[in-house]
Amino acid sequence: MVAVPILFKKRVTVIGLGKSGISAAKLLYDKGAEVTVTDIKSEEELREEIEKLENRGVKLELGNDGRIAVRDAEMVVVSPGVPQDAPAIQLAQERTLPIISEIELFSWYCPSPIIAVTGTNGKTTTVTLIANLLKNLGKKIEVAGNIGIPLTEIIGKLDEKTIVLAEISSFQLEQIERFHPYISIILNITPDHLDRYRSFQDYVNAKARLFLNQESSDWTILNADDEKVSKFADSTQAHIVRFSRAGGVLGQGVFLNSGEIVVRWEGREERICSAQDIKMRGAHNLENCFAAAAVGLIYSAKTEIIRDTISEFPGLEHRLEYVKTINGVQFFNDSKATNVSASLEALNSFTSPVILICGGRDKRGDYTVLRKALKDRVKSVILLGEAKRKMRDAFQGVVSCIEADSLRDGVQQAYSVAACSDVVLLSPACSSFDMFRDFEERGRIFKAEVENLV
Ligand code: UMA
Repeated sequence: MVAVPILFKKRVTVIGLGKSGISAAKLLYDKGAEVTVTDIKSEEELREEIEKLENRGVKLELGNDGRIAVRDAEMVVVSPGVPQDAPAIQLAQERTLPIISEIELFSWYCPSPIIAVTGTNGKTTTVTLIANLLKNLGKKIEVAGNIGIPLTEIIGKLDEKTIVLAEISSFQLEQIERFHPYISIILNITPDHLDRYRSFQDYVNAKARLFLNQESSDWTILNADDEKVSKFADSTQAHIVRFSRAGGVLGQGVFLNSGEIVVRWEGREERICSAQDIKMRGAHNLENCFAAAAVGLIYSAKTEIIRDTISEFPGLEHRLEYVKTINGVQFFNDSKATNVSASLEALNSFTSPVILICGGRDKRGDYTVLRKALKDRVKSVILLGEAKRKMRDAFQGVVSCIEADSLRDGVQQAYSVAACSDVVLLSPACSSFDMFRDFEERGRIFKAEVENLV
């Protein structure tokens, strides 16, 4: 095992005082480092975050681009939301300092095996499904990562018997050196975060770092139907387990055979259940179930446990969440659909005519990808937020578009054009930050506005 770098008396600068930065700074301080935290926001704006440092003797360098705090540093820990071209990172690179992400710092002190899940969409659902499965197997688990709890925050709860379930984003993978999952899962890769990456390939390359340190005793679970993901089979050292909706898989794995979910493991094939037994809507959720089932195979779970776990799961809030039916109009909240492919999956999971509410902050998404699904399934589109004009142009000639001033206005307009047995779907294909704090606030407001209709 490679020795953990000594942090005692080391001058470490943490860039970004959000959740990751707070947690990383505390861990670094507790390990004896001389910690400076820098953030572009001012002390005034960061009052709550500063309190969460719990009076640790951390130096603050706030309200500037971070270069001051990097000038004298010996190492830098970067928060996921800070892009590589940020001036502070650029300076750290010029000074050839070690630059690591918060998940890399975590991995230095983590005694537990890690199951790491990444993908453009479905990460949280899959992590939650696996958590349920492992709990049903009687395992001790901790869930953290991009899901909202920094990995460094759970360090104190871990031992060799605990399994860490880590939801991992491409941002977090950019600066890893040793982060080493026992099982890595890549669900899918479609264009996203193109406001951060120079190209789609850069984003794919960031995701591929998940299995950078995996060895032949580890496992990599791949979606065989996703062209980019299935190619990763050539670059991982770990055992591969594949899953597929399209039919059989090469080697061991989970697949769909005439509507039945089947596993192939150690030379045997066994039926788990029918795809129709899965409560969650949408083909993408079937894939999330396959990935969880694959983890079950690695942990020698009995078929019944896999079946009960995946079939009983009702799905998560803000992900194709059924809200209510009013006069025959069904309302669904898919606020978590913050990219084009997620909204496409959502549209494809309905057979009834849809009134789509979409828009928000554009992430350089290609909305023309939605044109076919809009033509086939959507009666009207209600446009919201900064992406309105770009979306209107992309949908021209395919579907009627109505602009809304607010989510309330959008919900009211959608209801007014909907007929009995139509679906009103909030599936924005954009991030929420132009009008809301996050996708959760957007989803909650949507649901409240639906309630207000009656
Ligand atoms: N900041 C700077 N300089 C910059 C950019 C940001 O100082 O150039 C500062 C901001 O002013 C802010 C702080 O950095 O004060 C925020 O850091 P952050 O954006 O990394 O946010 P955290 O609170 O640390 O949350 C991060 C993840 N955020 C992002 O990746 C953007 C959270 O994922 C994650 O839950 C959390 O760590 C714990 O692991 C959120 C997310 O949106 C949910 N993720 C993206 C997604 O899912 O699409 C990847």
